[in-house]
Amino acid sequence: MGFMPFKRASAPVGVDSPSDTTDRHASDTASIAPSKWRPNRAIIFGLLIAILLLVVGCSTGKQSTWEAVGPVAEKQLQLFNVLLWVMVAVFVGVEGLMLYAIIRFRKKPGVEPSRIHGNLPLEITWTIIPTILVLGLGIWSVIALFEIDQPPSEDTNVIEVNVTGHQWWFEFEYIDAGGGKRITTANELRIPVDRSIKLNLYSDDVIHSFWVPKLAGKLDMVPTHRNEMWFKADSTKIDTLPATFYGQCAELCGVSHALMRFRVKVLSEADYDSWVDNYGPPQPLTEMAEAGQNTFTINCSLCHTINGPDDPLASKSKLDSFMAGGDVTAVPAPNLTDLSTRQTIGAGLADLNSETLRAWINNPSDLKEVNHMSGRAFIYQDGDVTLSDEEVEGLIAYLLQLQ
Ligand code: HEC
Ligand SMILES: [Cu+2]
Repeated sequence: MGFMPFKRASAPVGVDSPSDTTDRHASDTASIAPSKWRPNRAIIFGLLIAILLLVVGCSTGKQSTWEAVGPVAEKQLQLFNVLLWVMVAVFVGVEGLMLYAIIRFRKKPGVEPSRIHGNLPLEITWTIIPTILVLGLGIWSVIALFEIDQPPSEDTNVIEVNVTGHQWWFEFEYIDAGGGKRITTANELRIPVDRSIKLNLYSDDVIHSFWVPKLAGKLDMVPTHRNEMWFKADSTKIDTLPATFYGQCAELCGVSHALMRFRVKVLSEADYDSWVDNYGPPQPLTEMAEAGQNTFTINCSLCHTINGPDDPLASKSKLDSFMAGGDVTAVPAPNLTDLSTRQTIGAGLADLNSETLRAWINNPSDLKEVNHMSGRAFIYQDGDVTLSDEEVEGLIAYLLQLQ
């Protein structure tokens, strides 16, 4: 009774409503009268067109999963396409048969339906087909999972990078970027084209997720646990080098989660090598930059490294003081050694140039309302920056010489 509140609304509780006793055939005919269906059909048709347009609109873009530029993303796209179309075929087949049965054998006045008990060939068919489908797709998916898990074993020239998620930026540490050189950088991962890149994913605080849609599917970055993935940018799929691929954190990780972006910059082997060679303290500095260097040492070096890869012990102590909280403390911060070679600041939020740097130093919150620089650096204790314009200009000159 309780299942039909609308029918019963006007009838007193416990009294059967008249609809239960009316002639069922009469009410059936009324409900399939064509005039009642037209507006619904128009709405559904309109919605379908709208969804179609929306989906078509998604097909190109900086973070489109429909455009795969490497073996890992390709495999994932292939899995998706095959699964999708097999499921569409199953859906259309099953729903089609069902609709056929519903319409063809619907109740008609005066017709008594025949009673059927079992049909062996039919039952065998609809057991075997799904079994083959599920097993086939299942085994193929598991094989694909192994393929996209590690770089192919015959690949001997793999670059290994530790990637750490921080609130709200990404840290990239090359264990050996080339010639045994260790490199730490942030928010922009530079890779040579056609080389396999193995990524070890970590997090220093909460769970983040690493995702560059055109290169590989997303994978969580979990504190105290290492997740591994790999990708390769395929030169045959890229028109011009250097090419930039856009990524972002794909796991809600706090207030500025949506502002936690990164880029993968694919370079020719020669450009990559020269970036690796040039990575290090800038020499020589202009006079203005020299003044900026002093300002930096006093105000910024508590958190930022500028003269090479981060020292693991120093990073550990920054992380400890981040975890301990408090107002004026060191916290993990992007390594700025190669800052001027990057395209953006603020984890992919703004192009890197003297204006955006000025705005960032004067008040990081203008660009990223919640961030751990304006939250913890002592130069922002009274809201505004306590540096003079001259000091800020020196800093900018210095930062733009960091390579
Ligand atoms: C208390 C630690 C701390 C201090 C001190 C500090 N920063 Fe930062 N800085 C951070 C953190 C954390 C970020 C990352 C913010 C984000 O993107 O969410 C950052 C980001 C930056 C960035 C952007 C880097 C990028 O790749 O996106 C620049 C540039 C920068 N800081 C410059 C400075 C300068 C110049 C000073 C000194 C005037 C300074 N910082 C002082 C913690 C600090
Ligand atoms: Cu995140």
